[in-house]
Amino acid sequence: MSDSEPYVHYEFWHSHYCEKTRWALDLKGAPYRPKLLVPVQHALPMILRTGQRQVPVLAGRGVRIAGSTAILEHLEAAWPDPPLFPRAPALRAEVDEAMGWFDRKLGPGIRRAFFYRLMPHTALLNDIMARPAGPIGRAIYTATTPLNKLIMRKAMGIDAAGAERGEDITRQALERLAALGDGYLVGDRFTAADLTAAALLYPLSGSPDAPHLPPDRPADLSEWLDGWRAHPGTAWVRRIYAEHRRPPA
Ligand SMILES: N[C@@H](CCC(=O)N[C@@H](CS)C(=O)NCC(=O)O)C(=O)O
Repeated sequence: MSDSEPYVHYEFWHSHYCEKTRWALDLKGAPYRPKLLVPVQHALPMILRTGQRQVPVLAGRGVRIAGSTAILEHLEAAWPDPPLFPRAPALRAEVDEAMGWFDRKLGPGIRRAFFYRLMPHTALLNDIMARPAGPIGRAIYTATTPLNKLIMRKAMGIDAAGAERGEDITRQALERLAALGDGYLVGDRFTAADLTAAALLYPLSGSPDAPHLPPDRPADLSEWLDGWRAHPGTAWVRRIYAEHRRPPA
């Protein structure tokens, strides 16, 4: 392995878990090549390559790691600066606890809430999901829309009740962050917990430093997003982005 050998980062461009690992890669200055995949069409190649279906996956430089937190832990060991995890065991335990809550509760919750609002708008949904595909992949994705939607609904638990629970969890997360004011989740510096919270909330934040959802949006979706953007918790997310999100090298 040469020092300049880039990792390959298997990702969906729009995925909030992939934004989390891209952010850590960019912050650490680790060399990587994004490999953009199209949801649903990604499943078989991913299973063949990694034995599981989900992204993000980080491969190369002697590793193949699935799961955003495992990827952050690997990057911390391989690229210690700037640190994302505190050395002091008590603070580290607090970071692990906070990350675990955002990963396991907020991540799936906000996704259910967002996709429930997005899925009725088929053209926009297809535009977001099939963005990395060439003309043939795009045509296949469009032709298989009903099947894609069915798979998404099943895989993510997207229905009215799931969306409502997702909104409740999202509100809880934003209230926790709003209460921090200018502070951080753990101690008095930026850690993996803040990175995780901000990345998982990026779709609601409207941060100019986060991935851009298409600007042409149906009125009901815009109104829904604007409602979240007025919440002081999303102001915390925008500040964390502005102060800590380094662009790719
Ligand atoms: N716990 C995982 C969650 C990853 C995850 O949910 N990935 C989604 C995209 S946001 C995915 O790959 N979905 C496609 C599938 O399940 O086939 C992590 O932290 O990386």
